[in-house]
Amino acid sequence: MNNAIDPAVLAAAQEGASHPHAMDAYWMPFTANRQFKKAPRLLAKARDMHFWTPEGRQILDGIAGLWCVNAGHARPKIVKAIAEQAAELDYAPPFNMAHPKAFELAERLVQLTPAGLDKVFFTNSGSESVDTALKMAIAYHRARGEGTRTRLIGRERGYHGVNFGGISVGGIVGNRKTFGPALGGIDHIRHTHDLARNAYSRGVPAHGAELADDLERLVALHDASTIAAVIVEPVAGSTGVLLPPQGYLERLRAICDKHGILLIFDEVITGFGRLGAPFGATHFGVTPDLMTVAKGISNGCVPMGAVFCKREIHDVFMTGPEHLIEFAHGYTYSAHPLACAAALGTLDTYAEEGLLTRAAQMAPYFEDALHSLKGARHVIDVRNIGLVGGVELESIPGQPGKRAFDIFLECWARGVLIRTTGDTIAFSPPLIIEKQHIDQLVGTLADVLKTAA
Ligand code: PXG
Repeated sequence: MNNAIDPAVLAAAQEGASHPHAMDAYWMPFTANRQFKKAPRLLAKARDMHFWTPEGRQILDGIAGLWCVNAGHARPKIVKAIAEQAAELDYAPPFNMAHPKAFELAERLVQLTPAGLDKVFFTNSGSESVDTALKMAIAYHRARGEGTRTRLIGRERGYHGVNFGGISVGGIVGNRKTFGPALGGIDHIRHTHDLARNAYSRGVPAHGAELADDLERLVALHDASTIAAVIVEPVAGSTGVLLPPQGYLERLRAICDKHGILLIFDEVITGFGRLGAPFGATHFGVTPDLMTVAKGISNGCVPMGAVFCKREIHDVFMTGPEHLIEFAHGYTYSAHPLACAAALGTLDTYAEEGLLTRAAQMAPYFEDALHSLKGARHVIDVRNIGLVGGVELESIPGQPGKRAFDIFLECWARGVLIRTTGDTIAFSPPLIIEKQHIDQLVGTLADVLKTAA
């Protein structure tokens, strides 16, 4: 492992850190800006399982960047693919034009998806994938003559990105309350989090499949003829690692089928090996009608997202005069050449190293390590599946999120990057993780918990 930091990078970053004005212009996303700028946490370099700060301090990446760097950082095939592509074809317009790698990537991707999901539409992020899928669902029903089906159903505590479609079907109040009414014609089924019955489950919890029946309540209220689609994360990540109760996804699938409602799985986190199978749909054996991905599709190296859909859905659009655009949707950077190259390098790396199933091999060790935190101070639940872990803490009364955030800062000081959401600590490491890294991740958290306020 090469620990050396380029002196120019180091000097530039240190200069930035020591000049308060140099940090003035950048309005940081989903960040406590004022707090950050008083004590910045900068990353200057990354390789495999680690980041390095500008000072050269090594940080173990416990969350694969932001749940995206599934193959680990700066992997050679991906780096090479991006560099070569930038020199060869930097950009190609995706409307009315294309480049060969877009087709190559699409063919490769649909080899990995569950049978039937064999069409793919490219975007640049999870948020764009979600909005694309929601539009596809509504347009699909209209194209087959059921234009009354426009209502979209999400789930409480769901996270589907930050665009207006995504926050409308999303169920995290902090992401919704400040932005007005957003989309109309939305409703939500109940979330499945149930500490009383399911705390400290290993893998999927036993209780709660009946919560899928909440969709029947909404069908009774709105009528199926008004409902286009239901969107859920197979495993909810951002909201605090919530696993589907045993049998829940199957039941949701059955209710959707009964009423002609499309089922959308938002696999932005669960896609590309996170659970130990290529997709959550593969892992749970439940096939949605539409599936959104991002993050791991390109190993986080170049922004990319995608929506997979069933052939029947796609084919409904392919009618009418052939010179007309069938789906009035797309982005300037859909199927960007650099993103396609990065994704192809990523798929090669996943295949060569067996990474799309590696989480299944590491899961038992990871599970045991996480559950050793049962009984640690403040811990009220431990949840795990594949290489995702959640450790829920009791909140400090009147200060939700503070305890976990302080623990995040202390782990950072000790060289470990974790993620917090509310008072849940999330782990989602690169899929190349080894046992000693798991020991360090969980061991550091265990030590920090001993003295945490
Ligand atoms: N859907 C799901 C299920 C996600 O997890 C998005 C959509 C949006 O993706 P983009 O690429 O637009 O950010 C996400 C993103 C966290 C965290 O800390 C999670 C996400 C993003 C940032 C942080 O849990 N998920």
